[in-house]
Amino acid sequence: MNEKEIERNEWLDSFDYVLRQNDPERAINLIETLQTRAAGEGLALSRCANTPYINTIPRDRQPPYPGNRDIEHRIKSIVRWNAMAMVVRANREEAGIGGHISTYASAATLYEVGFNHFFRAPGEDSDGDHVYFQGHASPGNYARAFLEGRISADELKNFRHECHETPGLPSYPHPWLMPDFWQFPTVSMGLGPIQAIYHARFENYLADCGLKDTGNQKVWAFVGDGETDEPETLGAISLAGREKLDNLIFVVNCNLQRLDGPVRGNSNIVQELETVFQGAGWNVIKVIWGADMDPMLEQDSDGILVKTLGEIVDGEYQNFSVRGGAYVREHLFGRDERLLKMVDHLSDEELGKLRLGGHDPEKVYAAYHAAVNHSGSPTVILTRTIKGYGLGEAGEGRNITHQQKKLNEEELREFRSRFAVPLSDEEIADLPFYRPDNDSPEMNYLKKRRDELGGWMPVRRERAEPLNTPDETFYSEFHKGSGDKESATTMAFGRMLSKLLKDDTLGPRIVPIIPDEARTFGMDPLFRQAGIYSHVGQRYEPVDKENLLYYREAKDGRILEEGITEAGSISSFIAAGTSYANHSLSMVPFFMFYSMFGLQRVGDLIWAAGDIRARGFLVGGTSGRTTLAGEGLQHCDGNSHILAYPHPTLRAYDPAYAYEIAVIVEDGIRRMVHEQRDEMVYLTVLNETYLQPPMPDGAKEGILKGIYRLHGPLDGRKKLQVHLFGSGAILNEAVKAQKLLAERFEVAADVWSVPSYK
Ligand SMILES: Cc1ncc(C[n+]2csc(CCOP(=O)(O)OP(=O)(O)O)c2C)c(N)n1
Ligand SMILES: [Mg+2]
Repeated sequence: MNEKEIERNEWLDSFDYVLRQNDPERAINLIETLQTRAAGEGLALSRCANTPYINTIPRDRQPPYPGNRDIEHRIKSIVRWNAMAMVVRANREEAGIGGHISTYASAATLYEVGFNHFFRAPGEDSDGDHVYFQGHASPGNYARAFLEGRISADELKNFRHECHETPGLPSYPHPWLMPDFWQFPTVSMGLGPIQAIYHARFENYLADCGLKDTGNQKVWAFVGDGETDEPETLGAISLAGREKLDNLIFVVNCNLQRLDGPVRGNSNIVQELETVFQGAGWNVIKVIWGADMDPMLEQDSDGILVKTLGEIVDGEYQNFSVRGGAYVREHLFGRDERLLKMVDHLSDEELGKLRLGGHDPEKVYAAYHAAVNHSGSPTVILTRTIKGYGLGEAGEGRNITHQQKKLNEEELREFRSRFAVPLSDEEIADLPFYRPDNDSPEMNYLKKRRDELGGWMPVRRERAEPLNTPDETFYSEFHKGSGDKESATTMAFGRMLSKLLKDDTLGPRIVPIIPDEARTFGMDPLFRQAGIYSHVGQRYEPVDKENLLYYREAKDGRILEEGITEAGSISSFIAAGTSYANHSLSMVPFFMFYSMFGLQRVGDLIWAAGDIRARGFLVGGTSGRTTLAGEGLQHCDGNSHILAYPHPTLRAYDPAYAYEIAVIVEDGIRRMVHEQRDEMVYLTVLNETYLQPPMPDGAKEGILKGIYRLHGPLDGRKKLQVHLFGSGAILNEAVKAQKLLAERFEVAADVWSVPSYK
């Protein structure tokens, strides 16, 4: 040994000694102390946040597997078969009907371990866990629900044929089409993950505001590795880290492929995501290798295997999944004599079947177990799988895999044999769905596991009690008009919100959500009145403490001041707006934003809000092309209502007067929380000040329907007569035009206010 080696060994011996005292904290502390010292001396330490390309949880720290592996494997194989049969049948009957086989094939173990051991269903006194399933893996959910007896064979047969005589199943999770089943319409990629984050935060909000004990509930989000390209997927992960959302678990299925090809052919998606999540303060658990790799890793005393595994790019890993054992021997282990020796005892066939972590239930269980027991930060599980696992030549790990929907008889036979599905060669030609007898060990096991976890999942239910809402007198101050004082509808709306927050019944259910625009909308008085929600309260004295309207953060603060993120704010809106279904509690979110940055900027999330049956108010501020034009295009909203009109569950209003707003808000709240209709209201408010007129008699019905006569003609005897329509910012101009037409052009005009052309 040379001097350097002796020195290194001495250090390692000391470190091992500390570790052997069974005190990992001390060992960690030593390393951190050394790092601090080195940094103080100006040494350029590596800032890499990566750990080696191996499992985070080594074999000797895996908990024992609590289930019956054998029966679970049989159940999973049957679910795999039925999921595949459903899609292949549908495409046999009608080419081009579509559907997905390969995503569920790669995720089956990830789901089944969850169903058998982790996902808790809603029960009498709990609303259970909330699981955001990957939308296009839905065939797996349907196939499992078929075994559970919740979905019939006829429904499976009519997959993607909602209009057949026996209505079939929708392609993707959809709470309108399957209102007792799907909770989260996840298929627009990226929107599931961001909603899951804000949902997890909303659970803390409910608890901190004293509305509900959510302590025990978890939010799980299953995410594709390709899906992490969407800005929404990763865009809010720092919020989850900052808020220490340990009720949140992401499972990223790293099958290394998206639709067209590899996610990161030239680099490594697991390692990339590890640094990103680590940097955002998440607990990262990598589940890369299955048990087959453990013996090799345990022999790897000089680290050559770990080093080699870390150098291979994903495009090459994809080859290892496809090209068989001889290729793996040559191109992976063949890189070094020492590696070759490690796999001497394995045949090519065995080497070709080295299982990845995401297909190994024990490894997946260990990760989930660690995640649900972790506290202090959210957890992300990055797990390697093979896309199209089990499809063999028909498309396992290939670039065409995502689109694969057809298998020939030979391929079906192989699939059947590989997963030992008890169907004969003759039977499989017709692609039957298979369900074991009700009293079979498989069915008993399946039921027992789910009974212990509270019942079937996914399941959507609506248990919120209807609430009484304030009557007309509550709003009468707005019906009266502003007398000789000019004011803007934004001010009236702010006043209404403030009043609603103080209402005994409804007040605690109002959730104001603002992306850094409260002052612009003159809503800063709400800071003091309602407080800005912060799980940790206010750990500093605000600079403006001596002001009446200081920036007040509080643990029971009611305002979600989200910062500059419309995507985050609408995700909070969705969490609050679906609380009636997910948390048995009606809430009324009011999301206030610049109208230019709403339907246009986060339109797809607003579609998701409709699809998920959210309730609440979207309030577009400073709308209308005539106001604040000097500030540029961000206030030149001439189109948001056009974007709002196609949304089926969004009632859109462009009111001009305070009383119109009062009527719309009163009616909207009643419909949402008393009549329990799953609808939203889009409302624009203006910041131009003018005299707010009193409400004309009998106008209420017209306001809600969208049109009423504001002023009759000034002089009905004129020969030429026109009707002037106006809404929002233009309405007062129509009133002026009426006079002008009468005085200068001999035209008798009446004026109609049209708060909604919809
Ligand atoms: C916003 C959006 N863009 C495109 C698609 C179409 N699409 C469906 S699945 C898919 C590939 C998904 O890849 P990945 O996230 O890796 O999931 P995997 O199927 O591999 O598990 C694409 C592009 C979509 N559903 N949503
Ligand atoms: Mg993928």
